[in-house]
Amino acid sequence: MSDETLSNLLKEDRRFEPPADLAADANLTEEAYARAASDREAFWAEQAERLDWTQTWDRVLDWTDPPFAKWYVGGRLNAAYNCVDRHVEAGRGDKVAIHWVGEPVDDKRSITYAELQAEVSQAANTLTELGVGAGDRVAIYMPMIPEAVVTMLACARIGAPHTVVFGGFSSDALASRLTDCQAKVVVTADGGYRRGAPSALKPAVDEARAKAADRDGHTVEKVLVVRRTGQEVEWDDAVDVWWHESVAQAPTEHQWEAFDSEHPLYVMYTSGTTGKPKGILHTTGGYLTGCAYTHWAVFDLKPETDVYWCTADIGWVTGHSYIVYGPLANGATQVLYEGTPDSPEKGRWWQIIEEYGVTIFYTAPTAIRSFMKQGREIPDARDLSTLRVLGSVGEPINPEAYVWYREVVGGGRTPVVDTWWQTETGSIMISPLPGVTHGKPGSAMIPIPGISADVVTEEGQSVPNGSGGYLVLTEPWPSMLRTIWGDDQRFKDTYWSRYAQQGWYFAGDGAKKDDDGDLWVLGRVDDVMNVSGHRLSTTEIESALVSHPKVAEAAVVGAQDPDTGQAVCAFVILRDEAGDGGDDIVEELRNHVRKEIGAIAKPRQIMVVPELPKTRSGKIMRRLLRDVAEHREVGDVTTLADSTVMDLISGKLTSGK
Ligand code: 6R9
Repeated sequence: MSDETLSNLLKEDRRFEPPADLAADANLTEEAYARAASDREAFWAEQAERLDWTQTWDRVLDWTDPPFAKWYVGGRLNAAYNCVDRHVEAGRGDKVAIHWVGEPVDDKRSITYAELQAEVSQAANTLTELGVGAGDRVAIYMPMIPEAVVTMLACARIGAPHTVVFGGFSSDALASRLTDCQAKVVVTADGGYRRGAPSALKPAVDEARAKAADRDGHTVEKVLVVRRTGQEVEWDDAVDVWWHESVAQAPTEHQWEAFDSEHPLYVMYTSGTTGKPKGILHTTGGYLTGCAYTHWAVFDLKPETDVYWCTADIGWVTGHSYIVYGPLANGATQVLYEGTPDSPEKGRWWQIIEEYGVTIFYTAPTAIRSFMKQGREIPDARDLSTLRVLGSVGEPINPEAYVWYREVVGGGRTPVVDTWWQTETGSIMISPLPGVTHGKPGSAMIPIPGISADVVTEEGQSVPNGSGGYLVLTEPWPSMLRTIWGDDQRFKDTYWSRYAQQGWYFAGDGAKKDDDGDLWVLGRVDDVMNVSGHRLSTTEIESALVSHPKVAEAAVVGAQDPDTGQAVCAFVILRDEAGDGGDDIVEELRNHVRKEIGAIAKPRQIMVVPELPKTRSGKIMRRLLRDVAEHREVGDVTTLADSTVMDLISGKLTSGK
């Protein structure tokens, strides 16, 4: 973000008080901040009591071997029991857990907690039958259908960590995740619906399985397949198993067992600063406590009356924490939608809110900006008056989008909670509380009770109000990542080495404190981009480009984009033998990236250039490329090994070749 944008942002002075009725009946009130600060462990013990444990912990936190934390030491519980069975046992079996809405209109299904219990039990029985035991990894590559949630919970029920791979990722991306966590079974579907048309998933699983076997000798033993679209699929009887012939026929009773609080719950891969994605490990007791507490506190959830909807895909952490684990642990009723916001019509989301009387809505700034562009007539055509709390996540929300969200979607009544957190933090860290905090468009405000954060200089000094620096979390928290799967060293290096002396967690984000001490998260300070709220690594896309036979070298930057926050811009040098690459080279390379990583990584723009700007030590100066991509005057070039390179690049671009 440029300094100018930043100072404009900080001039934002609109303020919105919490609605009186919400404040009067708020789940969490002002006193919680002081209470949590005076005895953090007592506060977190109180939050863990939201869950049912078969054995209580002996110790809230063991931080004797930092950065390896243990929370609720000695405690035992089952995450799926907490998300499903206990609500049935408490007499709420007939309550709807999930209003599932398929993309094809009228393809919908409401599932009660009792039905969910039966289905999760069936899936747990089938997974066991397929040879999955506690500790085995199960990969999930599915569209947004109830079976995806059922599978995650079935894994949790039998203690098999799941790793959900976003259905939009390529077979290559899937293969590398399968081998990294050595997945024994993959659960998938024949396909899913995307913008009115069935898209295939099973072929990518077949390819990924073959690639995993070729490259790493890793064998995926079984593939469990949901029939969603009915499209033709290749079938291997030795490996493939239909869901409707196994799970749907399995017994609806399953005896769960309790696992240690630190038993691995799941691995979620996320982009890092190198090409290799990091498998973020979350464990059971602390993670579930963090999700349940924050979902209750930040959205002011009233499980008896609220209808909650989070539009994330379960392939991202937001779907894990705020579709599956948080809302279900809290016994909420929620909407789960399969498709895209504009299918079959632009107002589909608003129609769904109206139809189900959604009261709490959680989405991403990139979606809000695209609705702003379409105009307010579309949401205005629907009755959205049931909404009472709106949430935002994934990237900084610009004040205009915040105000539009509040006014147009929320009818000017609803607080907007801008929630900052990460795959690694597991649950929300910084956010307003809707009944306590006044809204300030663009600011995530302050850490929620129980969480300690600061903005610090390179040297670790807390910055004064009005200044910027690096965002750190200064105390451990229950839903923190425990390590990077199979790579403790990378875990330490990435998050804990920069402020090793202080023992702080380095988030990789820049932030600023305003004059009131409220926080404004500005975005990544490393080589990670944020495109439509999705994290992408520049290095990963660069490696994909360089894997194309015509490309000699590539540099990728995230350039500001009015719709997607950032957009992928690539600069490539072609190999000599490729000549000028031909007219279609740019399209060919964009498609190549899509094939290697997935459609979200497809560059908005690729510029073929004769050279890349490098320092004397050979580091690509992405800062300068960002200047070009964002049409700015190119900045200081004095550290370049060859200062004429930028002229070459700029000249090439203006000549249009
Ligand atoms: C939950 C999620 C994490 C990165 C994070 C930051 C950005 C997320 C934000 C935000 C500003 C917010 N981010 N929420 N930036 N304001 N409210 O998105 O996890 O996919 O791991 O991304 O997203 O840069 O570091 P993840």
